[in-house]
Formats: sequence, C-alpha cells, structure tokens
Amino acid sequence: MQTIYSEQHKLHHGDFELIADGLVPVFEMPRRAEIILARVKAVGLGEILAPKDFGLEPIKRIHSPAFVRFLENAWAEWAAAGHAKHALPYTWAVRGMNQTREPVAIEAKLGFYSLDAAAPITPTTWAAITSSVNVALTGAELVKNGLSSAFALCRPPGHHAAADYMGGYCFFNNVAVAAQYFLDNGAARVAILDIDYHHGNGTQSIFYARDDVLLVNLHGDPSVEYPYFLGYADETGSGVGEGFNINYPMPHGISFATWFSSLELACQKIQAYKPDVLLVSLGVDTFKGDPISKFLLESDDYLKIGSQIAGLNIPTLFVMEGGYAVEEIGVNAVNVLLGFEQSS
Ligand code: Q9C
Ligand code: ZN
Repeated sequence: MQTIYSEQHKLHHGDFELIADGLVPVFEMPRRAEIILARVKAVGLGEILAPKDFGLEPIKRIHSPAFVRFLENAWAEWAAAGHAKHALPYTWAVRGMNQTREPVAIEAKLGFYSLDAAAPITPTTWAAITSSVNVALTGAELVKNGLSSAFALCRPPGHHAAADYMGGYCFFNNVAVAAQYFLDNGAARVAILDIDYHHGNGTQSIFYARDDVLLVNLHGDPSVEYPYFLGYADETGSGVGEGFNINYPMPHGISFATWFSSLELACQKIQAYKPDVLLVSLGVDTFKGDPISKFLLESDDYLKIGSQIAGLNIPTLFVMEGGYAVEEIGVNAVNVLLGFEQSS
C-alpha cells in the first residue's frame, strides 16, 4: 500500500489546548505523524509519496468560502490585534445569540468559527492544514485512478471540522474533501467508515442531508464523551439523507469483542450500500493506552480491524485521524493497514 505524506504537517504545532484541567500542552503533535511514518518504513508497507497541490477549489466544495478565508487570514489578524501567543477562541454564540453574522474582531471570529478551544492557530497552521488536505486528495486521486487502496497520512486530522467550524484538533475535514473529490470525479456513491474513538461530528454534519455518502461512525457515547453534542444513535440523516447516517455510540470501557460486533454491523451496512469507494477515518485513540480516551483496544486488535475492512472488497482510502498514545500510534495505525493487506 502506498502512503502519502508531507513534511509540511510539522508547521502546525500548537502550544496549548483547553481541557477540564485548564490549558495543557497539546496532545495532537507533529511526533504523531513522524512515528507513523517511521513504522510505515519499518514494516516496508510500500512507497511513500509527496502530495500534489490541488488548490482551494476542492476544499470549497465542502467548506464555506467565509470559513476558508477566516482560516487563511486568522493568524495575520490575530497578530495585527497585538497577540503573540497561539490563537484560541473563548466566546461562543449559543442559543438565542446571533449565529449567522460574522463578527469583525478576530477574537470573536475564533469563537464564531469553532466548536471548542482545542484547535490553536499558529503562524504556520495554514500551510499545514492545506497540505493535510492535499495528502488526502492525492490519495483519493490514486484510488480513483485504479489503486485498490492508499494511506493518506494526514495531519492535522479533520473529522471534527464541519463546513464552517474547526475544533477537536481539526481545521479542514480531509476525509470529507476526499469523499467529495470522488463524487466529483465519477463515483456515484461513497461510504465513510469512521473508527476514531470520537464521533466525527464534522463529517456527519457535512453529509447529513445527502444520500450519495453513507457515513457510519463507531465512537464513545456522546452523553459522556467528546464531542458531547452529536453522535447519538437516533441521528440517522435528514431529507433524502434519511437512513444514510449511522451511529454506533458505545460506553466507556467496552471490550474489543463488543466494539468489533459494531464494526461487523457497520460493514454489513456498507456492503448493502454498494459504494464505489470506501474512505476510512482512521483514528487509533481507541487504544487502551490512549491518554484522552476510554476504550481498551490492544495493538493486535488493529490487525483484525484491517482484515475485517478488507473483507468488504471495495477500493479503500485510509485517512489518518486521531490517536494520542504517541509511542504506540505507529504500530496501531499500521497494524490496520497490514491487516487489510494480508486479507486483500
Ligand atoms: N478530556 C481527534 O481525535 N479534547 N480529536 C477532548 C478530553 C478534544 C480529539 C478532551 C479531543 C479531540 C481527531
Ligand atoms: Zn479522536
């Protein structure tokens, strides 16, 4: 399997994120991608390619022009306002406040375009987030042109980002942009399987009213787990999209066997949909050693996940999402790919 990777990811390295304990050093760091790349090389997974530059048009198929403009200009506006530390939001438009009028002050724009304070903007974040989308799009192009699989080693991740908000370490929704690219280049139906520990709220909100994308999410129960405000089982899609969004929320501490039975159900739904292509939002924060998560998967379990996905026999693009047990992230992520290869 070929891996698409760009060194540009290193240009995004926030200093702090806000969690219950206050501002803490970021969990989503450059070393994550470096460890995964090292493991790809160590096991000889396949060729490693640099991304092509697809420009902003494919991004604007998913993200609003105003949000793209915000991200492009955010650091310059933040610096011009006299701030030197990395930009984080701190005020949000909740029920009853104006959620549609873009404010002028950059401090307010940050809240207007975000879900939380876990996506710091640095002077070079823009270069990293555009390169991460290009990594996903380059993988999509390879699969569109006939490869049976590819691994987009995206960083920063994307599945918490919606059409017009960032959050949860995500800025652009890499998997959503890649899915749209397939649809714009000949695919009639695509499926997205999101196995990151956290619900992919951004991807869900982007495709919620559509029937050309089947989205299946396996994740921690949002009543007790981030992102808290989306990801329940009764969210099944709207309008023509009714039935094309499927959530499998699961409680903290569930066994791999129970988690895997949800994966089997997910694969049945995907099989029945007969997609032209499958995209996997590949998070390995389901690992027992993950510092911010509460599932208990072990490294060998990831081989079985890859094998199960291979059983679908659909051209597959893996898109990297979360995973914060940094020393083990390479073994865990690449085990999914090895399990896939061994059963293909
Ligand atoms: N105590 C991804 O995995 N903060 N994002 C959660 C937990 C945000 C995770 C706080 C977690 C975002 C792509
Ligand atoms: Zn996650």
